[in-house]
Amino acid sequence: MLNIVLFGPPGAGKGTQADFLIKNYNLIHLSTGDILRSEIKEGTTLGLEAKKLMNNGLLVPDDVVIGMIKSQLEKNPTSNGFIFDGFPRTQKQAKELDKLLNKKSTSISVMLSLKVDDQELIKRLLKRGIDSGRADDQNENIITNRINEYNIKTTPLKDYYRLQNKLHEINGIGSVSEIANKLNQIIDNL
Ligand code: B4P
Repeated sequence: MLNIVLFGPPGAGKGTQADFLIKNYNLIHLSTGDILRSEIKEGTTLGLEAKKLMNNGLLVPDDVVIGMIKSQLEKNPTSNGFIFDGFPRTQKQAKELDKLLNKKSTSISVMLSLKVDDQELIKRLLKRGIDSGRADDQNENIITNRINEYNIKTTPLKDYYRLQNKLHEINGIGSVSEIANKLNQIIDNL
């Protein structure tokens, strides 16, 4: 199985690149952000709770997102592999993901980490806020909170995967297809 952690700050291009990777490698795309947004749209209890946190740029509790990933893994027992997009975002999430994959006799193959500076991230997200109306992309203070949450709680995960020789860092500035080519090369050389 090919199991990819697609990593990077908010606006780095994770969702954008995941679209290419799922097609090229026939993988199941698991985006915790997308799942949470669909819960919000459906007005579920989970969605109502998540909405308050997401609209302030804060992470949703670990147990909530771990539960979501667990049920998605159970729903797809025969997949070629998974792209984890926006998950894990904390040490606890990373450790629980390892346990869940271990139960399926598999593991993370690679972490692809997209590197983009804060100024470019803010520019991209504000633009998406205008184009899509996404609530957490509308306001620079919320975007800054998301970047801060990433720097404090999520960045340490690079060391978690570096220690396992699974981390690959990629410059996330450039055309979408240039970046997609770089990701494909890394995966093809695994
Ligand atoms: P996510 O949905 O994961 O959103 P994101 O970090 O903003 O990244 P996304 O993948 O959507 O954007 P992309 O970089 O592709 O998270 C949203 C919130 O959900 C979090 O803040 C948190 O509250 C919650 N959450 C999600 N997962 C969680 C977890 N595991 N634990 C706790 N809480 C969780 O693209 C951004 C923009 O850049 C797009 O408009 C795109 O067109 C543009 N772009 C992409 N590539 C580009 C390029 N090369 N050049 C120019 N523009 C580019």
